[in-house]
Amino acid sequence: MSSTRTAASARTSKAPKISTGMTGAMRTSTAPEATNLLEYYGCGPIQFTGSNDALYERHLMFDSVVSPMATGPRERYEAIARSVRDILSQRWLRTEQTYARENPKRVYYLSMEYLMGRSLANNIMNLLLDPILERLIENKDLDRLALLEQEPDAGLGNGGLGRLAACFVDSMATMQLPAMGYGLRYEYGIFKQTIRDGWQHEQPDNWLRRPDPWEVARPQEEVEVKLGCSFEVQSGTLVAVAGQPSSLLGIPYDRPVVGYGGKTINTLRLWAAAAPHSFDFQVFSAGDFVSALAHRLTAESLTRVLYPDDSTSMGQGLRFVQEYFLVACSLADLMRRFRQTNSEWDALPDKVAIQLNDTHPSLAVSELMRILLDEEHLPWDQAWDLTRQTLAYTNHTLLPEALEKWPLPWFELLLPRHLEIILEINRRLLDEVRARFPGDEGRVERISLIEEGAVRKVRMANLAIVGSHSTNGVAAIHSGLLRTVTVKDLAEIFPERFNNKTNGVTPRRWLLLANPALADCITEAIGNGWITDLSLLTKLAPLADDIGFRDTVRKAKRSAKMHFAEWLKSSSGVTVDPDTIFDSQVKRIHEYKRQLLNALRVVVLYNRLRENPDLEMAPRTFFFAGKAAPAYDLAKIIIKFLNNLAGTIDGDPAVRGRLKVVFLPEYCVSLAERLIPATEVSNQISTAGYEASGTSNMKFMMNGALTIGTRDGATIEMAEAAGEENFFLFGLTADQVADSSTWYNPQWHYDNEPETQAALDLIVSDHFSRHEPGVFEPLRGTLLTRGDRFMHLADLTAYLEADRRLLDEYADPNRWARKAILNVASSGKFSSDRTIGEYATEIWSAKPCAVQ
Ligand code: 26Q
Repeated sequence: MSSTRTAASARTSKAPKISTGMTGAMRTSTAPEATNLLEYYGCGPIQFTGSNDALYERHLMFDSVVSPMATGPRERYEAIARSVRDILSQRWLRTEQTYARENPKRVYYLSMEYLMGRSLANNIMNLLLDPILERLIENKDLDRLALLEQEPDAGLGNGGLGRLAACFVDSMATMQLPAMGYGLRYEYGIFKQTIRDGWQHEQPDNWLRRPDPWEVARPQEEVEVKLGCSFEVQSGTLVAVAGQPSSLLGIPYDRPVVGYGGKTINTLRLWAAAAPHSFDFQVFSAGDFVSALAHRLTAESLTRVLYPDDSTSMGQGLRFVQEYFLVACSLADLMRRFRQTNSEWDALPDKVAIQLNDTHPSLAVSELMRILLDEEHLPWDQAWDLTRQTLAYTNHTLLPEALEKWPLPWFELLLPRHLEIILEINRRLLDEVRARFPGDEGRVERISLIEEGAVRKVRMANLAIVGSHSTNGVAAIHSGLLRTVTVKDLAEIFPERFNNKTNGVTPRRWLLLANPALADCITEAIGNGWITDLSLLTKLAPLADDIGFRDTVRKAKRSAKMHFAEWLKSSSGVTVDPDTIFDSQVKRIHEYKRQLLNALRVVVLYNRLRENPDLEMAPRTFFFAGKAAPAYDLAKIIIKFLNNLAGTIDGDPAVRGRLKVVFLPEYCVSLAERLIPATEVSNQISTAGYEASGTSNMKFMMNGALTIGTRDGATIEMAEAAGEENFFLFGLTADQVADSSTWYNPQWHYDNEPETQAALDLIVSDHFSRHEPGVFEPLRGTLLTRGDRFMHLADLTAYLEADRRLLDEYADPNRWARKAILNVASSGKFSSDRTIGEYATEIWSAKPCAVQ
């Protein structure tokens, strides 16, 4: 067990100044003196460490009923996690009491996904408890790594959107905003990925198999959700029974969200579905006990599993019910809270802001209308005004096939009252459009909340835009395209609603926790204010010319590479050489993200080495990681190709030691925390105009990697911040991509670029698939015969050219370190504290509410 964190933890004893990245009145105060920490958390009388590590031992004894001698790492993990929870409990309660007393405007973040990862180390860091944990580990001779590894990742999300929600709740707590996250308590998170013969296989992620020390069930705060139909299991599938209204219960499970410094502890409230108490008697004759129980299981299956991000799952009725369930539970809960402290409905927008994370919770528009109209008996105009002023919507995609549309018949069956409300909203909207643009029926058709066709559908993005006061994209280019292309007609009617909020990531998890070596050298250079005000990193810029500092930063990278290599070896047996360039692309596998373009780059480099064994080229390791949606066949073939590429290169003595490809299975938050600090080259190579923002790009930048990438998403703003001379940008712009259909011909590249041709020929020749001839034929299909929608071949040459520039730069360690430092120094903008500060002032009008 290493003590790499001793230095990192030592700095927490200095009682850091907590600032929030906000200006003026929104800035917050100083963290408690570390020496008084336990007293501060209300745990003065409880002995946590010292001669009798009482708290820890009591949990071992009374929760697990094992003698300390007989415990395994899991019991020890649980006992420490429970001890940490004990310490934060009073502060957690005090936070909610403060909000109830002060009655500030509350922020509610509604999201179908929260990709939280592990909590133990993160909570200890945020509570400034590292020194205390270190002492406990020493006293009890515990294995820190083995202990932390006991905790499963909370993988309640697919990727960027879910991780963004997790970073946002972290920032909201750190900035002392009276905020709460609402989501679903999936019993199974994102599937586990294994690789067999190069192919992805999915296993269920049963993350709650063991009791989760972080969650607190609150059955006394259950809510009832009414549905327009019932459900039955008929020969193994769930079917809706029309005309038979039913109801479900939502049981809240709360998780603490610890702000840095431990002052504010907000709540992430996840809903689990259950059958109503009266259920058995309502529907079943007294004797049919077994089928009553079976139906109870049906109700509980609603929150069983997270849907993988996948355009085919758009047709899944269960997902539709899940979305409504999240909305109905969360609105019932927050309206109950509103009523407890407020008497006037007109105060709703002054006391409540609800942010919709994509269209997934956009049924909130019709649900809030339903509550205000039917339960509170407000007139339409007042209800509509309040609804719009309370809700705000964030869009995360421009891909037309990813925009949610739900069939009208599903509304008729499940939510008939919602359908009435939506049709009335639409009638009023279209009247307004016709009045403003007489005779423009094309516009009316495009704006309508209803898409006409064989099956009429509700366009959820249109509903979210019309029913809220704010629509934002997640990077400047994305917000621009959203306004001028994707929903142009709506933006013309409601221009004042559209705005941009460039994404960010939390520097606590992604720098302080993940990269102690770099975090320490930053703190030594500029103090620790950066932890809560990342803009302070600009102070590092002058140090880019300091030889000593360059050396320190280089050593920190080296240390992260060594750690990663050691971990990889011990956990999977795979050997990588820290003397090679670590080059990574880690994200969901999708054609628009162009892992295939990266693979083509590797094949070209491989061909160069095979043709010219004396070629001078810095040795490199290419890391890939990411999951493919289970029904996305081409994405699965891409994974297969990456694995076969790795295998073939490994088995080719001609390139051994010079080129290595590693596909890391089971990409997750914990793996990202290990790989990102060790990476030197970050690949952000989506087809321009398709990646809304990207957020791993920001994590790599903060951790001192240089980016090779296209002008897409937030990468554009990162290059702006760091200076293009410190980036390796290449490829077509979004404008060029947009009008490419008139001129793009992938075959031209094949015919005229020898390296492109040789790479494709090698793939098609089964060089990488000797035992499975033809498996990669679909790759040729997508790149050549079917038009190469994502323009891989158009950008390959430019990519290789940027790669050459990058290698030139790497050849001079001093120039490379200088650029790396300048990148870290310019990454301050990409803290989620900055993003949340903008949401708070520009969308929510929410202010911090300090907990005393
Ligand atoms: C929809 C319907 C049915 C089942 C699943 C879904 C579904 C689930 C997840 C659709 C989309 C998602 C996730 C989208 C996502 O992660 N988008 C990413 O959001 C990031 C945060 O803003 C951006 O940085 C990325 O650019 C964007 O791709």
